[in-house]
Amino acid sequence: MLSKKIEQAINKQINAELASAYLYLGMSAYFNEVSLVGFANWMRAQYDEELFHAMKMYDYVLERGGNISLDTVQAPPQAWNNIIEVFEAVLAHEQKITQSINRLVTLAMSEQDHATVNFLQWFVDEQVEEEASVSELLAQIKLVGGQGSGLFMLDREAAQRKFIQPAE
Ligand code: OFO
Repeated sequence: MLSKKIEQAINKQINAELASAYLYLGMSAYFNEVSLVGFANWMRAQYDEELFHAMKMYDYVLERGGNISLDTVQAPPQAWNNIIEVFEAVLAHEQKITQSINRLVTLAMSEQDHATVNFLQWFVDEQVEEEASVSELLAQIKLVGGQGSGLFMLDREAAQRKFIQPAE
């Protein structure tokens, strides 16, 4: 059984993961608007990944006999100036999510909820990977100045990305 504190905290994190999905869906729409269809695809895969994160937590709460409480999902920004601004926002967002996952682990430790600490380890590792892949892509986008034929090549690469659900 989950403590009320942990139940509330994971529900809050489910909301943050859904807000992440919504943010990336908005960014995908922006990339479609500016004809960067590869990056639109990349963000759509990111959206799928965030939904997976939210549902992984959702299922965990249920498995531990807790209750789900869904809240309003924050609307994403409507406009972006350029691709560098978008990916800087993604990196800042993922760093914020890493902090909230870390706070969740600290809470689970203080509650001596070892199962939750163990469950969250997957997310701790996932955040290392998320931050690394976004940092690398941002660096490449900056390298080509966020435009021209360099960006066109990166867009073609981004078109290849697919979200593959990890094995449980
Ligand atoms: Fe769920 O990792 Fe991004 O936000």
